[in-house]
Amino acid sequence: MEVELYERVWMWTAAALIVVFLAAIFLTTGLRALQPPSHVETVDPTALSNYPEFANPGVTTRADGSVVVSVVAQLFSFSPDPIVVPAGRPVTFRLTSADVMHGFQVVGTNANAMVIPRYVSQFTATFAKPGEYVIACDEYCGASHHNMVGKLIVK
Ligand SMILES: [Cu+2]
Repeated sequence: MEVELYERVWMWTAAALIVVFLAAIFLTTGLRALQPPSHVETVDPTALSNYPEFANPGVTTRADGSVVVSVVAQLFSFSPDPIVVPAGRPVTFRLTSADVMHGFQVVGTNANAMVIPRYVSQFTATFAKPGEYVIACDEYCGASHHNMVGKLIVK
């Protein structure tokens, strides 16, 4: 079977593109270990009191000095509020929702995650500058969504 030169060129170009795209996927997910924020850790949103960290959400300091904040978002507030964390140290946020989907955005920083019922969203951020930051829900969650704000105090 005879294949035209242009057809061969396009076939090899398409094959090369597929290889490039697959390589990009494997490099970004495998080597750099990027994962969705949920890292597929689940909780039962109707029974958060069964999970110690979400039954009493708050700030804890680990032995190595890093800080973990567990947060429960629900219509129309964040708990705890305010959240007080140290400046210049990594702070790991572990977030879940007791009802519908919310957002957790520390305004003016890169700290931002979706808070999805049934899942634990986790990210780590370091706040270099002490001060008070607004935490805003940036996923529309209901009639009083615009009032869903919290406070992060970095000392
Ligand atoms: Cu909201």
